[in-house]
Amino acid sequence: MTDVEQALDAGGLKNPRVREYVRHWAELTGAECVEVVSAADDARLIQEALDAGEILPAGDGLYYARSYEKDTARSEARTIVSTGDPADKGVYNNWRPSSEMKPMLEERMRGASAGKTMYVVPYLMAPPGSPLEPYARGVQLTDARIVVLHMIRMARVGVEFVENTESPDTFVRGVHVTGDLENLGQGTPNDQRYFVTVADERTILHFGSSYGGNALLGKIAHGLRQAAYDGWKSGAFLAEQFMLIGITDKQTGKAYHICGGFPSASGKTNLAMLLPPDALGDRYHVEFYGDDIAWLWVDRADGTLRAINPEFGVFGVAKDTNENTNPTALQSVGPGTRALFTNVAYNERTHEVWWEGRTPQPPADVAGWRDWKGNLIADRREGDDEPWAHPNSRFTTTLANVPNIAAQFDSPRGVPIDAIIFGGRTRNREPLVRAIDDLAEGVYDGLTLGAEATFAAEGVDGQLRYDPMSMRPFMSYPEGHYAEHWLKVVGAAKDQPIFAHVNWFQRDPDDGHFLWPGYRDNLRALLWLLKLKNGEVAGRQTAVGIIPTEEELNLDGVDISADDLRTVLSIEIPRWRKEMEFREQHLEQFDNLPEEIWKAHRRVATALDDPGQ
Ligand code: OXD
Ligand code: MN
Repeated sequence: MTDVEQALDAGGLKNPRVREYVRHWAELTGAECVEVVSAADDARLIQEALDAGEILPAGDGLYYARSYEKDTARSEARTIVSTGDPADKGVYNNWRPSSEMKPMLEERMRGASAGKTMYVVPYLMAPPGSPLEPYARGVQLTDARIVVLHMIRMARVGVEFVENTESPDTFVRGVHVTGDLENLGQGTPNDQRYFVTVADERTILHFGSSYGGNALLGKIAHGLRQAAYDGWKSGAFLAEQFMLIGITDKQTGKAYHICGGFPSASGKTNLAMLLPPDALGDRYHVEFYGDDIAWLWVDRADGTLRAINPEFGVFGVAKDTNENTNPTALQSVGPGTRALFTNVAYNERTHEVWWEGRTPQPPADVAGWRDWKGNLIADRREGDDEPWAHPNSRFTTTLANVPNIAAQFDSPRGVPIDAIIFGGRTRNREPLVRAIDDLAEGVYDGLTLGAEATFAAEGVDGQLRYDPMSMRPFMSYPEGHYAEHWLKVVGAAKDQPIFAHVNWFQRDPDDGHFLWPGYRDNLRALLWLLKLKNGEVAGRQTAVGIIPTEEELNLDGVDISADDLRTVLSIEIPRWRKEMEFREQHLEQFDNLPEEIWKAHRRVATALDDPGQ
């Protein structure tokens, strides 16, 4: 018996197809040994990582790591979706033939784990027992212990998830090989990295990074790209980069669930972890289900549209997380949570961590503080105001650590969805909330979601960088089919969800102040939406949706001027007319866009041209 066989036996891994897969890649990558991992191994692996200096202590049961300095973010340019069918090429999925990509990845991975342990991480991207479980099983192989520590926090990890299943071959094969990070030419014409999802073979091959966004294959490559493709091919579900929350009205006892997509830097995690404003806390309770991924399907038994968060943890952006913006997130990484911080600033004497926006000013006493690259702050030259933490620095913690985690977060049945919202950061045009009570118009709104270009290179003034349903980096099949699949899946639900577009970021054109207080007060827009759905308010119909009247919005305890309120509850017709031209160009890129979507577009355009608007 070989060492690999012994290791698989020792790890209790019996599934013959998983064993065959591990054997194949252990040989190809040249790993020195193999180790099967379960969540119960966390304490030992943490200790090993501490002993090896891969992580540092960051307080009671908290840990800190730095990634290689050229390996700190997802690389969209190096991320590819491959299949054997050229018809799978879309606008955003960077499609390349699998016959080209697979040999290329095998070549790069060959022998690249020599001298390292190959960890075998069987996982499940769903609450156990979920009807979507067959799509949720995976086995990640990785040669980086830090990746294992993240996987244990972000997914349910254990051999039990791939044993005794109805079909031993139904698991996603995720191979992660770090490579020689210092010699991969990141960002140069000679970039060696490739992050490939071979979607029609349910195989993920990622080479050249150990940063979470590229290396946690369960989360991003499987949970979004692979799952979206599987959901389309099977016709069974949608996989979206959506947050998921519950709102309970304690007075009526009714519980509602809302999911939705937001392009990056549009406040998705803060919204997902929202607490009610003080004035509404007695009446409403907000529960957290997830901040990043939702899988949606229609329950065959009762026809309800339901959703789960397939993840087990939160991989949140640290920047600007503080007591005001997101107290819930701070508690979720408090003492004893076993949270991991990556690329924030670290004090080697006190073991504290800090990031930009954690407090208004960095710690005054710089003794012991090192920036995310490991350089001493005390050694900085006068005037060096480089951020202490990387802007994409992260915290990783399990869902159960979030103080307002939903009691039902682990329920295999998921939760019924009442509303689907989209929201991008825009300084004008988009009102606080506009509701859409038509499926095709809701999908159309999702497809035309965008956030404002933040610097010149990204777009023209006022024009959005479109990010359909916030899935632009995760699209795995053509957009026209994606729209069609949405209409089909959601259209099959007995009760249709209401859609809405929200925007917390309108600014005064003169002095730039935010017109809406944001954060906890955002709940008010969601409460109005639910009332609208229940027929308790009627709103005001506009060309782009239904907007609350000032009286309908619960504003108890809100500090907002009458002028600002009027602005956030109105739409600017000339801007919208201009926007329709950009939308048309955006949609024209997509082949096979369903006629219903074009009709929705034309309906909005015609309504905007109505002189009565
Ligand atoms: C992302 C993430 O990059 O969730 O979107 O980490
Ligand atoms: Mn995300």
